Amino acid sequence: MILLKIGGSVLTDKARASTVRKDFLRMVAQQIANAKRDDLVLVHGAGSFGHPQAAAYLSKGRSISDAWKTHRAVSSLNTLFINELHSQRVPALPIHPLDSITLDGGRIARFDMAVLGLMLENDIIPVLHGDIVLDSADGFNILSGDQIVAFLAQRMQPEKIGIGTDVDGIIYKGEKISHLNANEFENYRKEIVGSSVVDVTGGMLRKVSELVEIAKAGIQSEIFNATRGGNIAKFLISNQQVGTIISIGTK
Ligand code: IP8
Repeated sequence: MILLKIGGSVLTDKARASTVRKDFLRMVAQQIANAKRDDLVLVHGAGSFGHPQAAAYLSKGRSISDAWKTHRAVSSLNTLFINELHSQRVPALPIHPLDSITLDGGRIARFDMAVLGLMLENDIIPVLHGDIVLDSADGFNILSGDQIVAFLAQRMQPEKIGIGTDVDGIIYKGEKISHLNANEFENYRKEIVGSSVVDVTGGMLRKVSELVEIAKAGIQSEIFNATRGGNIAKFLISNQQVGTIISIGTK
Protein backbone atom coordinates (compact mmCIF):
# COMPACT_ATOMS: atom_id res chain seq x y z
CA MET A 1 0.00 0.00 0.00
CA ILE A 2 1.17 3.52 -0.79
CA LEU A 3 0.16 6.47 1.37
CA LEU A 4 0.28 9.85 -0.36
CA LYS A 5 -0.65 13.24 1.00
CA ILE A 6 -1.18 16.14 -1.35
CA GLY A 7 -0.77 19.44 0.48
CA GLY A 8 -3.34 22.20 0.44
CA SER A 9 -0.62 24.43 -1.04
CA VAL A 10 -0.66 22.26 -4.16
CA LEU A 11 -4.42 22.07 -4.70
CA THR A 12 -5.40 25.58 -3.60
CA ASP A 13 -4.26 29.17 -3.78
CA LYS A 14 -3.42 29.72 -0.12
CA ALA A 15 -3.55 33.49 -0.51
CA ARG A 16 -7.22 33.54 -1.61
CA ALA A 17 -10.08 32.03 0.41
CA SER A 18 -11.62 28.88 -1.11
CA THR A 19 -9.77 29.14 -4.41
CA VAL A 20 -8.65 26.00 -6.19
CA ARG A 21 -5.58 25.77 -8.45
CA LYS A 22 -7.43 24.09 -11.32
CA ASP A 23 -4.36 23.21 -13.39
CA PHE A 24 -2.67 21.55 -10.45
CA LEU A 25 -5.83 19.68 -9.46
CA ARG A 26 -5.92 18.21 -12.96
CA MET A 27 -2.17 17.55 -13.09
CA VAL A 28 -2.27 15.70 -9.75
CA ALA A 29 -5.29 13.61 -10.78
CA GLN A 30 -3.69 12.75 -14.14
CA GLN A 31 -0.50 11.48 -12.54
CA ILE A 32 -2.45 9.41 -10.02
CA ALA A 33 -4.53 7.97 -12.89
CA ASN A 34 -1.45 7.15 -14.97
CA ALA A 35 0.20 5.36 -12.07
CA LYS A 36 -2.70 2.86 -12.03
CA ARG A 37 -2.24 1.89 -8.38
CA ASP A 38 -5.31 0.45 -6.67
CA ASP A 39 -3.46 0.04 -3.36
CA LEU A 40 -3.30 3.76 -2.74
CA VAL A 41 -4.61 5.82 0.19
CA LEU A 42 -4.81 9.56 -0.46
CA VAL A 43 -4.95 12.35 2.10
CA HIS A 44 -5.14 16.03 1.25
CA GLY A 45 -4.64 19.23 3.17
CA ALA A 46 -7.08 22.10 3.44
CA GLY A 47 -5.19 25.10 2.06
CA SER A 48 -7.52 28.05 1.53
CA PHE A 49 -10.50 25.67 1.92
CA GLY A 50 -10.23 25.31 5.68
CA HIS A 51 -7.33 27.20 7.22
CA PRO A 52 -9.00 30.67 7.13
CA GLN A 53 -12.27 29.10 8.35
CA ALA A 54 -10.47 27.16 11.12
CA ALA A 55 -8.68 30.36 12.20
CA ALA A 56 -12.09 32.06 12.45
CA TYR A 57 -13.44 29.10 14.47
CA LEU A 58 -10.52 29.29 16.91
CA SER A 59 -10.57 33.07 17.33
CA LYS A 60 -14.32 33.80 17.32
CA GLY A 61 -15.67 31.80 20.27
CA ARG A 62 -15.53 28.31 18.79
CA SER A 63 -19.15 28.14 17.60
CA ILE A 64 -20.64 25.06 15.98
CA SER A 65 -21.56 27.30 13.07
CA ASP A 66 -17.85 28.12 12.48
CA ALA A 67 -16.95 24.44 12.95
CA TRP A 68 -19.50 23.60 10.24
CA LYS A 69 -18.11 26.29 7.91
CA THR A 70 -14.63 24.77 8.35
CA HIS A 71 -15.80 21.23 7.65
CA ARG A 72 -17.95 22.42 4.74
CA ALA A 73 -14.99 24.22 3.15
CA VAL A 74 -12.56 21.30 3.33
CA SER A 75 -15.28 18.82 2.31
CA SER A 76 -15.96 20.89 -0.76
CA LEU A 77 -12.27 20.71 -1.70
CA ASN A 78 -12.48 16.95 -1.15
CA THR A 79 -15.46 16.81 -3.54
CA LEU A 80 -13.62 18.88 -6.18
CA PHE A 81 -10.57 16.62 -5.91
CA ILE A 82 -12.61 13.41 -6.11
CA ASN A 83 -14.59 14.77 -9.09
CA GLU A 84 -11.28 15.43 -10.84
CA LEU A 85 -10.04 11.93 -9.98
CA HIS A 86 -13.24 10.44 -11.43
CA SER A 87 -12.87 12.47 -14.60
CA GLN A 88 -9.52 10.65 -14.97
CA ARG A 89 -11.25 7.30 -14.18
CA VAL A 90 -9.70 6.92 -10.75
CA PRO A 91 -12.18 5.03 -8.50
CA ALA A 92 -11.93 7.26 -5.43
CA LEU A 93 -14.36 7.87 -2.57
CA PRO A 94 -14.24 10.20 0.45
CA ILE A 95 -13.63 9.42 4.11
CA HIS A 96 -14.40 12.47 6.24
CA PRO A 97 -12.48 12.52 9.55
CA LEU A 98 -15.32 14.43 11.26
CA ASP A 99 -17.44 11.26 10.90
CA SER A 100 -14.81 8.61 11.60
CA ILE A 101 -12.14 10.03 13.92
CA THR A 102 -12.17 11.43 17.46
CA LEU A 103 -9.34 13.27 19.17
CA ASP A 104 -8.14 13.52 22.74
CA GLY A 105 -6.18 16.71 23.40
CA GLY A 106 -5.55 17.23 19.69
CA ARG A 107 -4.21 13.72 18.98
CA ILE A 108 -6.14 10.91 17.28
CA ALA A 109 -7.75 8.73 19.95
CA ARG A 110 -10.08 6.62 17.80
CA PHE A 111 -10.31 5.97 14.11
CA ASP A 112 -12.86 3.52 12.77
CA MET A 113 -10.91 2.04 9.88
CA ALA A 114 -13.53 -0.51 8.76
CA VAL A 115 -14.69 1.63 5.85
CA LEU A 116 -11.13 2.33 4.73
CA GLY A 117 -10.28 -1.39 4.84
CA LEU A 118 -13.34 -2.36 2.79
CA MET A 119 -12.62 0.35 0.24
CA LEU A 120 -9.14 -1.06 -0.32
CA GLU A 121 -10.54 -4.61 -0.58
CA ASN A 122 -12.87 -3.33 -3.31
CA ASP A 123 -10.09 -1.48 -5.19
CA ILE A 124 -11.54 1.89 -4.19
CA ILE A 125 -9.06 4.65 -3.36
CA PRO A 126 -9.99 6.33 -0.06
CA VAL A 127 -9.47 10.09 0.00
CA LEU A 128 -9.14 11.56 3.50
CA HIS A 129 -8.39 15.14 4.44
CA GLY A 130 -7.41 17.47 7.25
CA ASP A 131 -10.62 18.38 9.09
CA ILE A 132 -12.24 19.82 12.18
CA VAL A 133 -12.95 16.89 14.50
CA LEU A 134 -14.59 16.33 17.90
CA ASP A 135 -12.12 16.18 20.76
CA SER A 136 -13.05 14.48 24.04
CA ALA A 137 -10.91 17.02 25.91
CA ASP A 138 -11.91 20.17 24.09
CA GLY A 139 -15.06 20.54 21.90
CA PHE A 140 -13.55 20.47 18.43
CA ASN A 141 -9.92 20.54 17.35
CA ILE A 142 -8.17 20.90 14.02
CA LEU A 143 -6.76 17.65 12.72
CA SER A 144 -4.05 18.05 10.08
CA GLY A 145 -3.70 15.70 7.17
CA ASP A 146 -0.12 15.16 8.36
CA GLN A 147 -1.30 13.67 11.65
CA ILE A 148 -3.63 11.37 9.67
CA VAL A 149 -0.64 10.28 7.56
CA ALA A 150 1.44 9.59 10.68
CA PHE A 151 -1.41 7.58 12.24
CA LEU A 152 -2.08 5.51 9.10
CA ALA A 153 1.65 4.95 8.61
CA GLN A 154 1.92 3.33 12.03
CA ARG A 155 -1.28 1.29 11.63
CA MET A 156 -0.89 0.14 8.04
CA GLN A 157 2.89 -0.01 7.50
CA PRO A 158 2.69 1.23 3.87
CA GLU A 159 5.49 0.35 1.47
CA LYS A 160 5.95 4.09 0.71
CA ILE A 161 4.82 7.33 2.31
CA GLY A 162 4.93 10.60 0.39
CA ILE A 163 4.03 14.15 1.30
CA GLY A 164 3.60 16.33 -1.77
CA THR A 165 3.98 20.07 -1.11
CA ASP A 166 4.86 23.16 -3.14
CA VAL A 167 8.52 23.18 -2.04
CA ASP A 168 11.28 20.80 -3.10
CA GLY A 169 11.62 19.09 0.28
CA ILE A 170 13.10 20.21 3.58
CA ILE A 171 14.95 23.45 2.99
CA TYR A 172 17.83 24.02 5.40
CA LYS A 173 19.86 27.23 5.16
CA GLY A 174 18.36 27.93 1.75
CA GLU A 175 19.05 24.53 0.23
CA LYS A 176 17.11 21.32 -0.10
CA ILE A 177 18.58 18.50 1.94
CA SER A 178 18.24 15.03 0.43
CA HIS A 179 18.01 13.23 3.78
CA LEU A 180 16.96 14.14 7.31
CA ASN A 181 18.15 11.84 10.05
CA ALA A 182 15.27 11.93 12.55
CA ASN A 183 17.78 11.67 15.39
CA GLU A 184 19.27 15.01 14.32
CA PHE A 185 15.99 16.86 13.90
CA GLU A 186 16.62 19.14 16.89
CA ASN A 187 19.65 20.64 15.08
CA TYR A 188 17.43 21.58 12.15
CA ARG A 189 14.28 22.62 13.99
CA LYS A 190 14.92 26.36 14.32
CA GLU A 191 15.87 26.71 10.66
CA ILE A 192 12.69 25.14 9.33
CA VAL A 193 10.30 27.99 8.74
CA GLY A 194 6.52 27.79 8.65
CA SER A 195 4.22 29.05 5.97
CA SER A 196 3.75 32.83 5.56
CA VAL A 197 0.00 32.48 5.00
CA VAL A 198 -2.62 31.34 7.53
CA ASP A 199 -1.79 27.78 8.54
CA VAL A 200 -3.51 26.79 11.76
CA THR A 201 -1.81 23.41 11.88
CA GLY A 202 1.75 24.75 11.97
CA GLY A 203 2.98 24.43 8.37
CA MET A 204 6.25 22.77 7.45
CA LEU A 205 7.62 22.47 10.99
CA ARG A 206 4.59 20.53 12.23
CA LYS A 207 4.67 18.36 9.11
CA VAL A 208 8.31 17.46 9.61
CA SER A 209 7.73 16.83 13.35
CA GLU A 210 5.03 14.24 12.52
CA LEU A 211 7.34 12.52 10.05
CA VAL A 212 10.26 12.56 12.49
CA GLU A 213 8.08 10.75 15.05
CA ILE A 214 7.19 7.95 12.62
CA ALA A 215 10.82 7.77 11.47
CA LYS A 216 11.77 7.11 15.09
CA ALA A 217 9.37 4.15 14.94
CA GLY A 218 11.30 2.88 11.90
CA ILE A 219 8.99 4.24 9.17
CA GLN A 220 10.58 6.19 6.33
CA SER A 221 8.81 8.95 4.39
CA GLU A 222 9.59 11.49 1.70
CA ILE A 223 8.60 15.16 1.32
CA PHE A 224 8.68 16.32 -2.28
CA ASN A 225 7.46 19.03 -4.62
CA ALA A 226 4.15 17.84 -6.09
CA THR A 227 3.80 20.95 -8.27
CA ARG A 228 6.82 19.98 -10.38
CA GLY A 229 5.81 18.01 -13.45
CA GLY A 230 6.07 14.28 -13.06
CA ASN A 231 7.14 14.09 -9.41
CA ILE A 232 3.96 12.39 -8.22
CA ALA A 233 4.23 9.80 -10.99
CA LYS A 234 7.92 9.27 -10.20
CA PHE A 235 7.09 8.78 -6.54
CA LEU A 236 4.24 6.35 -7.27
CA ILE A 237 5.85 4.30 -10.00
CA SER A 238 9.62 4.39 -9.63
CA ASN A 239 12.18 4.12 -6.87
CA GLN A 240 13.68 7.44 -7.87
CA GLN A 241 14.03 9.90 -4.99
CA VAL A 242 12.32 13.23 -5.73
CA GLY A 243 12.53 15.12 -2.43
CA THR A 244 13.86 14.81 1.12
CA ILE A 245 13.80 11.38 2.77
CA ILE A 246 13.14 11.34 6.50
CA SER A 247 14.37 8.25 8.29
CA ILE A 248 16.41 7.14 11.22
CA GLY A 249 20.21 6.99 10.95
CA THR A 250 22.19 7.71 7.81
CA LYS A 251 20.61 6.93 4.45
O1 IP8 B 1 -3.92 21.38 5.69
C1 IP8 B 1 -5.88 21.28 8.13
O2 IP8 B 1 -5.24 20.21 7.47
P1 IP8 B 1 -3.80 20.42 6.83
C2 IP8 B 1 -7.37 21.05 8.32
O3 IP8 B 1 -3.37 19.05 6.41
C3 IP8 B 1 -8.16 22.29 8.54
O4 IP8 B 1 -2.90 20.97 7.92
C4 IP8 B 1 -9.61 22.13 8.67
C5 IP8 B 1 -7.67 23.49 8.61
